[in-house]
Amino acid sequence: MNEPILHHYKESPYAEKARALLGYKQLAWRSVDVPRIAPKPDLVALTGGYRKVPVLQIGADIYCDTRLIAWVLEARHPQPTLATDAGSWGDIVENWVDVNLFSKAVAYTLGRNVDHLDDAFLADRSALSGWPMERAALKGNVPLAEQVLTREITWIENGLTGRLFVHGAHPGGADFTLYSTLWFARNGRFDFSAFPAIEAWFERMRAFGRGTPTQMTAEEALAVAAAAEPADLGYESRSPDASGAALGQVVSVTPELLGKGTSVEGLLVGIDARRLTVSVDTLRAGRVHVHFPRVGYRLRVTG
Ligand SMILES: N[C@@H](CCC(=O)N[C@@H](CS)C(=O)NCC(=O)O)C(=O)O
Repeated sequence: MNEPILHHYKESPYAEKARALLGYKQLAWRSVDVPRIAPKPDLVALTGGYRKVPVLQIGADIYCDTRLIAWVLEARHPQPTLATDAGSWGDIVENWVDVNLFSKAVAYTLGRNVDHLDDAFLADRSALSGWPMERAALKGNVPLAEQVLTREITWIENGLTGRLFVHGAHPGGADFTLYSTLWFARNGRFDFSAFPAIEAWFERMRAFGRGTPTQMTAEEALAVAAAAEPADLGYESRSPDASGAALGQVVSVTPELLGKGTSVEGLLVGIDARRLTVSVDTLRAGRVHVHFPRVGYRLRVTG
């Protein structure tokens, strides 16, 4: 089955980014619900250890990270395009949102909503981030988080004034990552009424919709992977890589942010400056190829 399968949960901002990308591309897709906190036995059975969301599955190919998901969707469905226009600062904005703005939105939204979060959720995110998550401290952070977030949102308001999208005439990766982060802050009750350019852009982004999802169970998704073979890589490897890793070595791949306990170990079967692919023999899904972007992931040779 070639239809994209999205593993996700509804509250996740990065999952919202993937849903919005599927909407922009006007795709039909399968939707598999993932628990919000560990254990996530069905997801890690498919990915070989990556427990974060979203994950996009196409047959026995597993794509981790929304940046990579955007590239894959663009390669399979070039129109409407996400391609970077000459003169766009979109890639830089995308990276800034991922490594900076997102954490500000999380500090604000978690702090404001901490009374609605249970202890198990806070313990899970504390283990993932390596930071203590105490209710009083999270609440106490809100005024400063709000001040910083407001300042940074003012920069975005300036950037979007007189402009359709961050990217230019059509949206690109930066628009989708910014959209999902601001969607999260909005769900956290951040007030955008003083930011009309953002509000108008937000409506343009929302209008793309979410495509056409059909529910699928995790068991069914595992069966799809088990019945499929990983596809040809579709990119040329550059091996050995500048990191020292070479094709055929056993490597582990770990997210640089929120990455504790979420590494994938497997045989390196593809690598270039942009992405890498490991082959993992799993018990329930058979052999899968798990793909990551290079930016934001630590690669270590382990065998
Ligand atoms: N860079 C990743 C970030 C993914 C991410 O941080 N996802 C969050 C949810 S928005 C997550 O997985 N949190 C822990 C969890 O859900 O287990 C991407 O673009 O997909």
